[in-house]
Amino acid sequence: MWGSWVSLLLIASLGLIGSCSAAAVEYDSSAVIINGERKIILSGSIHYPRSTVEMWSDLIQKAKEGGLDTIETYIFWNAHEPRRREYNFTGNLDFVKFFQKVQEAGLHGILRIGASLCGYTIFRISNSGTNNEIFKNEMRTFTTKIVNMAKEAKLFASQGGPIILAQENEYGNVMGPYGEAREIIRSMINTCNGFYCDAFTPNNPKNPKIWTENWTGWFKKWGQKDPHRTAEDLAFSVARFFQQNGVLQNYYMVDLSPT
Ligand SMILES: *[C@@H]1O[C@H](CO)[C@@H](O)[C@H](O)[C@H]1NC(C)=O
Ligand SMILES: *[C@H]1O[C@H](CO)[C@@H](O)[C@H](O)[C@H]1NC(C)=O
Repeated sequence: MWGSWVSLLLIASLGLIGSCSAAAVEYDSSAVIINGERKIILSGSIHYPRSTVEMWSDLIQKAKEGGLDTIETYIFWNAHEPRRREYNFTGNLDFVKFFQKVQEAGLHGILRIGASLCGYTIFRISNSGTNNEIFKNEMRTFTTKIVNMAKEAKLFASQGGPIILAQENEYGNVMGPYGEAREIIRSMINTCNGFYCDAFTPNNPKNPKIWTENWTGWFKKWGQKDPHRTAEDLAFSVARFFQQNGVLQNYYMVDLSPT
């Protein structure tokens, strides 16, 4: 877990002609291009179910004041579907409202839908793991539902919404569901998660170099060393990433505790 691994990123793209607020999201090897403007992206993760709805605006605002231009979150499958096909999107599970608040703050959003939340929780259907048709079918159903909800709420940049990128987290086996949204989600890019990603290169030289999880720390294992990371080391790694042609980096997580 201390190394880095690759996950897939989808560019929520393809401007819908006619909608004046819609943003066209493109990319090349050295920038994400939003409405023709070449950008490097400074993003940070805020997980909506880990706080109350009342806290969201303030957390997002603090991230913005800290210099971020993008907020990234997973979709918490196990919270949204506590029992098979019984869904909950109310209260602090209202991810649509969360992204709307991101947009109100003038920030971009990155949506990550996936079975795995980086070792915290995984949706369990059976004891047979994830590489089977039962699991994949449930995953496909859920992912399709989320993509459709995001589309209906016009959350994608191509629809005038905040989401510039959508990502499938850590599993390569659910690209099918995105088929539903092919007209808005166009391309796949592999990305890096880790403590250092300056040496990472995308699988296609035309793709931007993206660091989706810049680990600001890690969980502590019983009896083991405190995996504390200094701010200086983090800042250095970010600078080095951008120096080595990095285009997008995301702090995982962004620390918004009161100072
Ligand atoms: C749905 O989620 C909200 C927010 O976490 C929670 O307060 C509520 O009790 C849940 N509803 C059901 C029916 O479990
Ligand atoms: C992630 O952050 C660390 C410091 O927190 C920094 O050293 C590292 O370069 C960053 N990685 C990327 C890819 O931005």
